[in-house]
Amino acid sequence: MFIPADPYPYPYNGDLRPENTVLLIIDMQTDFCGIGGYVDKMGYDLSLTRAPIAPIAKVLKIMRDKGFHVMHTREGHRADLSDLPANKRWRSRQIGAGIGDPGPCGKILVRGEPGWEIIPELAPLPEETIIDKPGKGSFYATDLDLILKGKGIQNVILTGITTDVCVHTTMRDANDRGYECLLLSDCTGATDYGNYLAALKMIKMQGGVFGTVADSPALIEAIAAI
Ligand code: C5J
Repeated sequence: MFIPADPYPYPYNGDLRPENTVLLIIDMQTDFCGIGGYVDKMGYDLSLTRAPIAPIAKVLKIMRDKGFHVMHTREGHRADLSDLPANKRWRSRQIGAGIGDPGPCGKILVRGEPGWEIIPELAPLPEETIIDKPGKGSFYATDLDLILKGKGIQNVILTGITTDVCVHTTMRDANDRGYECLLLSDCTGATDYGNYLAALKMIKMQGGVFGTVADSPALIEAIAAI
């Protein structure tokens, strides 16, 4: 089975099955798309990072119903901030949203705080894997690769925020590791619309240097037959 995508139909080998494919939902946390969270405190337009919520919810329901793997990630740091690089803290304080500092949603990007939670609309089910990561990429300092390999997953369908930061870092790393990647364009958003468009364009260079791009209606139509 193939999903129509740009620049090539997904996956490259046509081997798309619930058993070998994961829907990866990246960082759909209040800190990135909720009022009073990290992105809001930095002054960015929340409508851009909230735009993917409804399309992701639709894809999530269908992929759960069809028996695909579903995994979620959360960016956040330990309460003692021992895994927060000093330059990341400095940079975030410069822009008025110091990671680890108190805010309207608790300590910014700290594990266990209200702002760090995944938004209720996309809440994980108890049996779904959650990857807690201290950085942008979902593989760095996590067991994601071990888990994907253990489950025999070859295809990674990426959604979430932000397109140009955590989603792109994860997609690039997954591609280097040999996973076949698809980004759903309406299921992701960035803090800047130009960066969103550029991030999509980068994926499509060199015949799909990091994978390929489709929208959620294309995916939903293709997997309806499963
Ligand atoms: C950022 C993310 N932007 N989830 N994190 O710091 O993209």
